[in-house]
Amino acid sequence: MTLKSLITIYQKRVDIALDRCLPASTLEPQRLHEAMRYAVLNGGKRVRPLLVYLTGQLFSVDPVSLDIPASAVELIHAFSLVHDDLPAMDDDDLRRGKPTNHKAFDEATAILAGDALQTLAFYILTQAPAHRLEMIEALALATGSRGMAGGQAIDMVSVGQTLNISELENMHNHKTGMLIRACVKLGALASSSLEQSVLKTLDHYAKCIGLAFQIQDDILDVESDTETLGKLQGSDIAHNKVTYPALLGLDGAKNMANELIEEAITSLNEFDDKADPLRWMANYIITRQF
Ligand code: GRG
Repeated sequence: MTLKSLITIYQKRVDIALDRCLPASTLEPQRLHEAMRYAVLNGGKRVRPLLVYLTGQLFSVDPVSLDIPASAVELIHAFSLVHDDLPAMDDDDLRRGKPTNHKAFDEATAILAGDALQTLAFYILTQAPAHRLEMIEALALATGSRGMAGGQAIDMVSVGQTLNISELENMHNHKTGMLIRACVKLGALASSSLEQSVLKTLDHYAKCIGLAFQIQDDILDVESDTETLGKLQGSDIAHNKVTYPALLGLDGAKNMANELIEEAITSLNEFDDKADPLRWMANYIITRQF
């Protein structure tokens, strides 16, 4: 197996699971359900579900048991993208190569679609086959004011300010990192027997790749183009955001991302070749082109 084939298998798998858990667009209120489906079933790399599946695979968990947590993390991610693009936040027009939710529908529908995707994530987790309360707890903490929403709040007050590297890191650890850590935790929680020390090791891996993911996102915003990214290139500068390339220079940002990935891979040393997909995934995080 290569990472490429695993990505294809699990992307298809989670797309089927997501399609099943989303309300049909023929169901009332149709416009809201259409907007929810538009937000989720529109491409996307599915990095977060992949982390759930690959972590579960490390513990030989049946992928059937991972479909719910994998879908839940993608629903939260899709919700965050819809709200992030709103006029009150980043006011973006393009996402995954298509008009953003509020452009394709309208602002009120996009707000409701985001809200409903969030609650759907927690609703489906109540049906998870194992450790459902722990999963709900982990995802709620990662999404709320001490996680993603908190990171977004820091981001909003930081626009136009000068942040130092540790302040920038703190913002991204909340805004992007906590959800990535929750993905790895949910994948591990799907296993029947789990030691706290193993959870701690995996959390360190996830923290490193989460930050590297954001640094690569900042680098691509400088180096890539709108068509490849599926969103407006250069939007960080346009939005007056503090970024890693702005603070460290492009080479400095790339070095930092590389070091984090090395640290992530080293932290997996206690595992055998069953952890190889997680090692490959770490490299993918900083070699991805969009
Ligand atoms: C109100 C609880 C609450 C949350 C909303 C808007 C918001 C708060 C948070 C924003 C979080 C956010 C959008 C972080 C950016 C993370 C990021 C780098 C997104 C891009 O992820 P990819 O590259 O995108 O995985 P695809 O399209 O491939 O899924």
